[in-house]
This record gives sequence, C-alpha cells and structure tokens, in this order.
Amino acid sequence: MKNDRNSVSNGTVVKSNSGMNGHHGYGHPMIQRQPSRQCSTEMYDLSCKVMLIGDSGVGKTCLLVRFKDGTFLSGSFISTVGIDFRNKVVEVDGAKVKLQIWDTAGQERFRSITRAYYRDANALLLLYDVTNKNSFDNIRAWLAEINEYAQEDVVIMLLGNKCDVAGERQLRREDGERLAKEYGVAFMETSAKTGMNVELAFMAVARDLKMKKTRKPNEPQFNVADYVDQEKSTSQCCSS
Ligand SMILES: Nc1nc2c(ncn2[C@@H]2O[C@H](COP(=O)(O)OP(=O)(O)OP(=O)(O)O)[C@@H](O)[C@H]2O)c(=O)[nH]1
Ligand SMILES: [Mg+2]
Repeated sequence: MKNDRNSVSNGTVVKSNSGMNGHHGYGHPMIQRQPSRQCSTEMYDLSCKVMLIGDSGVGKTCLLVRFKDGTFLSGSFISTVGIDFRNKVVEVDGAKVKLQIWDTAGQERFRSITRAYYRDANALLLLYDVTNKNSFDNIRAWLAEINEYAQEDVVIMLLGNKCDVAGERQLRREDGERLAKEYGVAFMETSAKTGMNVELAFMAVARDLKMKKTRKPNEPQFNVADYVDQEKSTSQCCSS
C-alpha cells in the first residue's frame, strides 16, 4: 500500500497571465502553489487521474466540490482560471483508490493548457448543462478533442448536469442517452446542487480502474456504462 505523505495533497497549476481570481478560494491562479504543509497521510493501493471537462458554466467545479466536501457552491459564478486538482481516497471492494481530480477551465482561452493534461488522464468526466443547449451541441467537439489528445483506453463519462432545474431545461434525458450511445460512452444526469449521481460518477471511475488492475485473464471485462445504467438514479430528473 502506498502512502501519500510526501506528495502535495492538492494544488494549482496555471500557465496563464490572466489577472482573474481563482475559483472559490481554490488558490490564486497566478501562483504555482507550494507543497502543502498539511500533507495527506492517507494510504492507498491504486491511484487514478480524473479530469473534469466541458464548457464554461456547466458545473465542473461545483461537481468536484460536491464530491470532495459534500457542499454546493451557490451564489455568483466565478469561472475557473487554468487548472486545479483535489485528491480523494475512496474504497472499492476493500481496496483504497486515490482519485486525483483535475478541474479544468472551460473557457476557450485556456484550451491549450488543459489539452496538455489529457494524455495522463485515466478517466474524463465530460459535462454539459441540461439548461444550456449550446453546451450540449459542443459535446461532439469535446469528444473530437478527447479522441485527438487522450489515451486510447481512457474512460469517458458523459454527464448532463443541473438536472435539478426543471423549468429551464433545454435537453431531455433521452438526448444525452442517445449521444452517449452513439459514442459508446457511459451517461447519467447529475446535480451538483442536490448531489444526485455525483458520488456514483466518481465511484464508477474508481471501480473501473480497480477492475482493470485486478482482473484475471479468464474473467469478463468490467463495463462502466452498464454499471452506471444499473446504479444511477433517474427519479428526480424530469425529461420535459
Ligand atoms: N441548479 C444548479 N446549478 C448549478 C449546478 N452546478 C453548478 N451550478 C451553477 O452553475 C454555475 C457554474 O458552476 P461552475 O461549477 O463554477 O462551472 P464550471 O463548469 O466550473 O465553469 P468554468 O470554471 O468557467 O469552466 C454556478 O453559478 C453554479 O452555482 C447544479 O447541479 N444545479
Ligand atoms: Mg470551474
């Protein structure tokens, strides 16, 4: 079992000259954060890099905060600058899996920075906002980026976020399901506000990694898309 004692438990990496502030106190964007004094002592068996990607405003940072801290960032929207990460160790069938979760800036001007991180990612959570058709229409372009820059065996999960918003919904759940099927990726609707399916999205990624690492040659492959279809909740998500 590995020990995280000597590594940075969280950090900010930014290569831009933007003068904007970082997101919700997640570190000043202009400063490469120094190794944290409060190092994690958490032990783990496996570690996995997960990236949150998608248009600006779809809820990537909120999804990470919900998963990491169990809270929702309401109020005024502060767009992420550059790229930032947080670690969380979760347990899958008795094994401790460290998820290193990279929160990227959705704004176009940061695209070249975030691209540089794709090739190290084991899993990509690709978000759109169910109340914003444009963010959904851009998913094909995001998938093309993934195809170009990410590892071939990267796990991709399409997430329709903000499914708690009923009135302003512009996309039906079926729209997301259809697109995911076309590209052969896992899909579910999520809400960083209510927490719906948030834990599942990250746990499915952790499980996939663990299964890949521990699978014996004669055992069937773990299918993450089937797994989330069985486990996901659809009750609060109305398809208008
Ligand atoms: N109702 C609702 N609002 C959400 C949800 N997730 C995020 N929001 C709101 O959407 C806005 C944008 O959220 P962020 O998480 O900052 O968006 P982002 O994808 O990180 O944006 P960039 O950092 O610019 O790429 C904020 O005002 C959030 O409060 C959700 O699940 N439901
Ligand atoms: Mg953000």
